[in-house]
Amino acid sequence: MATAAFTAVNRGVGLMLAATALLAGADATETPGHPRTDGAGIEQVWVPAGSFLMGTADAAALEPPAWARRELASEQPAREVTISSGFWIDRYEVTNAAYQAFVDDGGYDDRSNWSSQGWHWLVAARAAGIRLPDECVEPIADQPRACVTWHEAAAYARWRGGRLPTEAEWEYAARGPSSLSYPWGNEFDPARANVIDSTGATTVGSFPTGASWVGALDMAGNVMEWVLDWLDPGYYASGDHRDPTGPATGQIKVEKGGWWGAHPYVARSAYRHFEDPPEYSDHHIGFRVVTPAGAPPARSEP
Ligand SMILES: [Ca+2]
Repeated sequence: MATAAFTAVNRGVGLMLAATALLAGADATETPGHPRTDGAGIEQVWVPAGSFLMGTADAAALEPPAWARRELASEQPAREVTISSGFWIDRYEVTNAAYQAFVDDGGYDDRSNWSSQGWHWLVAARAAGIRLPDECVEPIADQPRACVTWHEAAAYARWRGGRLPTEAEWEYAARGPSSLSYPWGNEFDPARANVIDSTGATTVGSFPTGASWVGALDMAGNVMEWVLDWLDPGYYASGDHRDPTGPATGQIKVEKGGWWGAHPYVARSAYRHFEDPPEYSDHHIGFRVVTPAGAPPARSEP
């Protein structure tokens, strides 16, 4: 009896400890910016569920450069958007070293990492004599991977066990619940981002004072970033307010955050750059990955 009672008490304590550990883990994970390293060795930060004002409310106060003016209407109307589940986002843009690990692991040539449309693009491009993966600039290890199409970015994200962020997830990770204009505040500051007076990308994380509320870096500038969504310039007037994923189909993919050598206007987190189809790549467009909480999608999912 004594032994059984002891065992029962012990089990009870053990369950309590387990429950406490679970709670402590949950608490830590719910903290904005709580870090982890994923299975590929990439640092990510936690973005808790929440709401923010997506888009631009006071467009009249902005002074877009002529070449970006046509895109402003697509940021309107500003609307309250809810992200109903927390998620992990890469602290940094995907680097050349990280991308090379994907290639070296065979992930690039593994059909299961690609969408049907992406694999079709890859096969056709190689048949046309295009050498892929391409390196249109010197691939310095700790600089962001550029020269990457949306299809390639999506395949890399699948290999990582994640996906590209939706535009809403990306913008929320950059602006936070207070919907800042820039990751660090509402005024542009050239010391916090690689945006102006620049001739190229820098080592990721070179502007620590430009961190967003969750500690994500270079969300303004350095390379611009592919997001999951197709473009519909009128989407904000009609799209979902809860976990929006963009229109179901399209021709152009949205890019966020501006780039080195650009303009403070395009480094605003609400800015939507759109002109490029998913087969396009150049030297100032890169990406980062999100991993939903819970079970990540298996690499074999369609
Ligand atoms: Ca960036």
